[in-house]
Order: sequence, then C-alpha cells, then structure tokens
Amino acid sequence: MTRALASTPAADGFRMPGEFEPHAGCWMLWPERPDNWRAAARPAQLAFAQVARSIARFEPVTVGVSAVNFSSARALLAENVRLVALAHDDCWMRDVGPTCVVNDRGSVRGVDWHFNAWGGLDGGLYFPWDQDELVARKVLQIEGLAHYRAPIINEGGAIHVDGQGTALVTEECLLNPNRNPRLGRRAIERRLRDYLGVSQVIWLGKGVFNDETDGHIDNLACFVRPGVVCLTWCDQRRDPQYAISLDAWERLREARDARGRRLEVVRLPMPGPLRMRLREARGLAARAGAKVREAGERLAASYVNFYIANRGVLMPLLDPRTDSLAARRLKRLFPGRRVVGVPAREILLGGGNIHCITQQIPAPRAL
Ligand code: KQY
Repeated sequence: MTRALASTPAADGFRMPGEFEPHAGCWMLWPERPDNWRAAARPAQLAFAQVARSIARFEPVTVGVSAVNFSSARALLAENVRLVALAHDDCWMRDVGPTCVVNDRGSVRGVDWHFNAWGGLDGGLYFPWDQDELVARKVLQIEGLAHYRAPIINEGGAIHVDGQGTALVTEECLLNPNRNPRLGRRAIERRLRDYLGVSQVIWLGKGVFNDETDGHIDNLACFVRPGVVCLTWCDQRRDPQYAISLDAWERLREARDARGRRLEVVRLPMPGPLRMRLREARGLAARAGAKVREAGERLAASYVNFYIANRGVLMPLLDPRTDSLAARRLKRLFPGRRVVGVPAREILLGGGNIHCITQQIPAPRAL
C-alpha cells in the first residue's frame, strides 16, 4: 500500500465536489453475504447488476467482487461494466470507498476514513470489518490516486456537500458515541473542514426513522445543486418520520450555506411505510456477529437515496403508490439529466439503497 499524504486536503487546496459535478466514473461492490442478502444474495445481485448497467449508460462503472464470485458476477453484469477482484465484508461502497477531493489544477485525491461497520461493537452491523477497512485504499491505488487518512470514524453516506464550502450531516450519526466518543461537535467540524475543504457545516437532527446507519444524511436529504436541498417528507402526523422531517425542514430553512445563501428545500414524498415480509426474512441465513433481520421490521425507505451520474439520475423504485410522484419531482429538479428508475426493494432489504452502494470518482477539472 502507498503511504498516506501527511497534510490535509484543505491545507493542500482540495475540496470535495458536489455529486452533481462531472464524474470520471463510479465504483460499486458485489453483494455476497447470505446473512444480509436473502436467497444467497441472488435477488440483490440482480438488482445491483441493473443499477450498474443503468449507471454505465452515463459513466464508466467498476464493481469489486470477491475472487470466488468473480465468474458468477461476470455472468450477471453488463459487458461494459469493469469487474475487479476485491475482498470486502459487505457491499456499501458509499461508506467503505474513498471520498474524493479535487483542486483547481486538475488533480483528484482520495480521503480514506476509518470505518467501524456503523458503530463497532456498540451497535455496529457486523464483525469483523477488516476487509471493508481496506477498500478505499485499494480503489485509490487502482485509480492511481494519492490518499489522505482522516483521523475520524466516518462513512461517505454520513456526509453531503454542495462543492462550494457547505457540508450537510446529522447529529444522530456524527455525534453518536459509537463513532467518535472522544470528539465533540466542534472537533468533528474541524475534521470535516480539514478533509472535505468545507467552511460551513449544517447539522440536521435525526436521519430516516429506523435507519440502521444511525441516521445517515444520504437517506434523508441531499444537495441537488448549490442552494437547493431535497428532503424526504412525510405528511402523516402519527408516523415517527413526520417529526424528523419537520425538524430537518425547520433547520434547513434557518440555515445559511458557506456563501451566506438561504436554502431552497424541496420535499420528496416518503414511500410506504414499508416493512420486511416473512418470506424475505426467512431467506436470510442468520450468523453470529451480524445484525438479525425480522419480519415486520420497518424499512428505512427513501427516494432521497438516489445517485447523480453524468447526465443521469438513478432513483430507487420502492412503492407503486409513490414512485411516479417522486420521479416527476426528480425530473423537475434535474432538468438536464435523464431520471432512470431501478427496482430497489432488494437493496432496501439489506439496509440501504442506490446511493449507499455507489461512490463516484470526480472528473479532474480541465487544466
Ligand atoms: O446509507 C448508506 N450509505 C449505507 C447503508 C448501509 C447499510 C448497512 N446494512
């Protein structure tokens, strides 16, 4: 492995670009573990393959797979999707992959966060996670990008940025004692400033109800472009999501971004509520050291968990009662991009969605 750079992205003039800025490509991992993916992960693999194929219409896609599953993954993935052997514990590339930063001179570098499977031995989702911990550095090495090792436990799904100095995060996740018990709010903000190149951090409260990541921002709200945020919304006052979304709405309406602008906040309807079905739970092979999933559990379903590709947006299809309304809103929000829906219940059953299983590599700015 190459040695991490000794400075920080901010000190070197780098910043994390918004997801809506141009990409060089997208990375994913292959779902394999039978304790998280029902029916030996086959239905999830079909869904991941469809996500990969759809993104590949807009930008190059690489998927990392365990050596033992290389041939079966190759058979399911489209030919224009690059497949590389890459050991991993589960397949959440957003969280275990690198967060890339760019400068104005056309360079791209990667940030490698410390990862503890969303909480380590205090509510984390599986043990061990040593292979996941190596994924970001391996991706950066394959891409030929230098890396920083950030002194903080963090996940890519726990941060969104506008590329102009503003980060969006939740207290539920970043202040959770199971991530960085020795770091308070200000110390965490300092790390985000240093490693994302931001100057303003907007804190929302809780993430989507029952989100096992401890409330990742990428399931609740994201930047559509600088100054515009979309937020998962629930109209049912008796639903636990109602108060969470209302609180986020109020904080966003009060906030100013790094350039002093007020934010426009657009609501995306919440699907469901959706729950795990008996036959879905029965298809899992429970194993010690991994989260047990049960029939009837509320799923943290959200249309905000979409991926912005070059000229495209990949949105999860989750509920026929709300899919078309969400798609119409996204089309209005992204006029220059094609909105493509992918059936995503099988991804949701594993605890995340399309944004969580993807990680963009930004395109270097033209010199
Ligand atoms: O929200 C994400 N970025 C990842 C979801 C991970 C769920 C683990 N089962």
